[in-house]
Amino acid sequence: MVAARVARAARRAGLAVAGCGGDAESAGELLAGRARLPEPFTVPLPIPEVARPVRPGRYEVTQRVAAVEILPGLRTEVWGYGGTFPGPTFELRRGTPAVLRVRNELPVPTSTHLHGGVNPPGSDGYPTDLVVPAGHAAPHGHPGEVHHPVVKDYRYPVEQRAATLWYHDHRMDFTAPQVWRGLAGMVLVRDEEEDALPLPRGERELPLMICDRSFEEDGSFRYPQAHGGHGHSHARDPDFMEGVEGDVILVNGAPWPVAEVTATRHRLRLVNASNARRYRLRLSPGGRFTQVGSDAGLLAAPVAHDTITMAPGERFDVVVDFSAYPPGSTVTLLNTLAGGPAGNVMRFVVTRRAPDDTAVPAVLSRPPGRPRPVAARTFDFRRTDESWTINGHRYRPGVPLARPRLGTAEVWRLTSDFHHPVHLHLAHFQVLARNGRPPAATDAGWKDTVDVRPYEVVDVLARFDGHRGRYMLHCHNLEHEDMAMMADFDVI
Ligand SMILES: [Cu+2]
Repeated sequence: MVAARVARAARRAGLAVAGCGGDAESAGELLAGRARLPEPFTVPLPIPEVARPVRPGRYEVTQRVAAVEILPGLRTEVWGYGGTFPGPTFELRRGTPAVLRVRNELPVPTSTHLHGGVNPPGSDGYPTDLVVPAGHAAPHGHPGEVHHPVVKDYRYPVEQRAATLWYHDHRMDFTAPQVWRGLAGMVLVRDEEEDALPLPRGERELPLMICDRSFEEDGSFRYPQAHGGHGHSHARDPDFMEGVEGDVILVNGAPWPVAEVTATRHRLRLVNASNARRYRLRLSPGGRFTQVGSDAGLLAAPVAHDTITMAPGERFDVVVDFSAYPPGSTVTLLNTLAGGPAGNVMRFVVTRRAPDDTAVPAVLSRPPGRPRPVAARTFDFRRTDESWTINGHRYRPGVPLARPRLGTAEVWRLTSDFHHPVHLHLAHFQVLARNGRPPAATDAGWKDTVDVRPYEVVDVLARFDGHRGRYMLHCHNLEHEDMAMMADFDVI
């Protein structure tokens, strides 16, 4: 297993660079599965269906239970948007508002968050703004909880730049188990600035939603029962306080898939949709990722990476030039943060040479510049007793920790005791510094999620644009999020 050996070697190198021993890069606890697993790189890469509007600007999707084949020969019950996992991909255009009607036919309430979206607060997917299925009684009694019976219309102005976004469940206390069961999908915002670029498109643009899961022997998802495995329990399993990592890596819902590509440039829209797992992506037998976009849109100029470290919630929009490999060869996407099966992600088989009129121009876009900050605040992400807290507080819905003014920018200092991928709703930000030093190459551009590592001090410059109202910041390790590592901020 050359790939595994490379992965182990790279993992050791990565740990050495980090200057820490043991599992310093591991952000969760491994939950070993019990199912018989396929050989890696045997299942074809699926591409999620692109959602079609029921009429211009209007989409409808039903959250429902479905049985799908994820592991060959076994059936897995998923809770999916449209009954699929991932859900359909929504392709939206800047300047064309969209209404998404979500119908909930699941046995549990839901709240759908468009991650990276600049949307009004009533359509942001606040954790207690719930779509409640028919026949579901008994409110939980969280302060300010809102119940929409069966359907809710989410209104997306789509005034933001072209970007790789994703949508997922955000229900109070149960985000982690409900996303684990399948409630996630991708959104691609497009605009004229992107249209004008000669980037790969069509079949040469691949949305790749990466996440890890574990399976029971019968093919059903395995998840710690005490973490809300049935969607009804608030009890937590202290063994999984750090977060749940699966032992099967899925791309677009398929285990370690394989995709055929021509020996041309391809654009890969990478999303880390895992509950807790971080990845360090590397191409084997070598090769480079040319990053063209970050969480919130196109970069001003491309950035080349040998490896990309992705925390949960982050996106990387990259171009890989497969003409660098001989036709007939294979290119494996590795995760060098893990040994064993989780050290593989997927494989590309380079089929043949083909004409390629694409390019990655030296200038990609004109993103907004850095505004001058008007305030500075600190948010400390830390374990306090048996909870994950921000500034010492468990989440208190309706009690904002900050009240930034619309149209201003602030420097937010994020400090931590562990791996906490910090996500801001509404506000996009730039990373200014890590531990007082320049940010990582992978921190480039406007972002909405940042990988904050143990005992790091990360300074970000956040813009509060678009809408007034109640939003939130939280850890995007979904088990941490459910264990109260969230806070409100009000844009005033
Ligand atoms: Cu966290």
